[in-house]
Amino acid sequence: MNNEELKLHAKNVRRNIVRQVSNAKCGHPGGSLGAADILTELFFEVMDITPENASSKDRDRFVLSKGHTSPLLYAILAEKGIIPEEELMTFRKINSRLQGHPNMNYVPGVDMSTGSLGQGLAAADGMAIANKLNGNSHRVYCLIGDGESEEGEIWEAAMAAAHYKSDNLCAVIDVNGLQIDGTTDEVIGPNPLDEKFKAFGWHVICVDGHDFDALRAAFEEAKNTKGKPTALIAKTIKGKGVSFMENNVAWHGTAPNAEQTAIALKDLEA
Ligand SMILES: Cc1ncc(C[n+]2csc(CCOP(=O)(O)OP(=O)(O)O)c2C)c(N)n1
Repeated sequence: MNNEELKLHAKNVRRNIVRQVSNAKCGHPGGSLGAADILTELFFEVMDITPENASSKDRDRFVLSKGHTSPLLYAILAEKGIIPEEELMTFRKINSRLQGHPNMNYVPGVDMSTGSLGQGLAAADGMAIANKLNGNSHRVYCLIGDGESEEGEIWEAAMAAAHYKSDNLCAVIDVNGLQIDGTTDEVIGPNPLDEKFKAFGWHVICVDGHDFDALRAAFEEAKNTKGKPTALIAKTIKGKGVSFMENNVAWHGTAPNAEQTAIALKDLEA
């Protein structure tokens, strides 16, 4: 797929993130918009997930450890044709499958229920170990927030993945520098994340999380790395694509009103 096609998918995904959060009048737009290019690259070029195999374990797996960014995952699943696009307007409604945090028991393509930060990498570790034990050559991907990396369980899981030489596991750390109510450095500074993952025995690649060529090359390098898991330290802009949301922590978990939604959708069309 060429970069223009990927950009078009990412644009649709971002518009559907804004539409879901706006319609629900709640949700997390900032960290969803920021990681949209990473997930577009993963789901449209790297992983072998399709509408036909979405409910199967016999494919590459993805764990959205930063589960509050469910509007991103749902928009990606709709863009892939795995869930109907119209269903996005049920996001966060009573009886909808598309709850505020993703539920693996209801939504095809959701491989782990997440939302309590810190847990996803441990689950991804387990999937990677199980794949090896079962002779399943599929890979496991996990998206972690840099704020989330302040959770201790992330580091237990990082230690375990290196111990088990899980080279079928690739974690992406979405480094937007912002948390729920301030910068990551103000809350509990997690940096330097590259040095920390290296010290925990991981292969580390630093990458621009909005550059499809760089992301493609990084995922390829991860695939070819043997004997250890790979961490992509991906620099991103929280709120990317919407002028008034970019790098603004106020849009971590706030829904735009009708007027703001119109501006956001116009920004994303440009
Ligand atoms: C265990 C736990 N503690 C606190 C929260 C509340 N919370 C939701 S999102 C968030 C900040 C996450 O920051 P980051 O991982 O950097 O996400 P991003 O900026 O990419 O949205 C917090 C503290 C939670 N969901 N789970």
